[in-house]
Amino acid sequence: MKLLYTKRSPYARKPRIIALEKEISLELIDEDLKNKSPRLLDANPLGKVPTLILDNNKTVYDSPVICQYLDSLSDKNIMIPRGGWERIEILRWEAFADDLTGMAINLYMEKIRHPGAFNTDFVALSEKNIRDAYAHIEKRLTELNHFNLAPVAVVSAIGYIHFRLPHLQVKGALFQWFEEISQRPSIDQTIPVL
Ligand SMILES: N[C@@H](CCC(=O)N[C@@H](CS)C(=O)NCC(=O)O)C(=O)O
Repeated sequence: MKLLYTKRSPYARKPRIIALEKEISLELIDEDLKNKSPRLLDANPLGKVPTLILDNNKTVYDSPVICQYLDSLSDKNIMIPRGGWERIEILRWEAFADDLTGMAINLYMEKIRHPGAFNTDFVALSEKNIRDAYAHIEKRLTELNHFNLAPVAVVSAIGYIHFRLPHLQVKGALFQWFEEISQRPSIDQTIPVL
């Protein structure tokens, strides 16, 4: 299987971590998103990463679907409970973390597209929303104690924010939690880099 990705993508980081945890071998193909390859555009008409290409050439996207697909391949280190409310809770954490990621990407893009002249109301509201999301996570850290897709998605979101928006670094109990989970080899090996 080939995973089309970039080393900095927070969405691609989730399936990379899951593959490492489940010991699923993935061929990682680094994409240039400013000059998308025919392979990426053929596999995913929107040209987004992550996109997974199976050995039979079927394709899987986007990141939540790839995570579910990879987890379904074996019962080793189950990352998403197979059913019931537990499953919904984990997928809801992922949705929350992915939306937090989206907010951070939009904020970062606003700042780099309009350096010195960005929309200050938008920036202030986005930063408030991100800090409110941190408070929400910090109050529920016990829900992230068990290693599964929920902490994977939250770590990917926070890791991206630290990478692109370092002034929004987490603090206090959330910082402690983030530091501890970052020691895990699958998290350490997937830290975003340019
Ligand atoms: N909902 C998608 C979002 C994927 C996404 O937006 N990826 C970004 C990189 S982090 C991308 O491919 N951007 C290139 C583009 O939009 O042209 C997922 O979860 O996989």
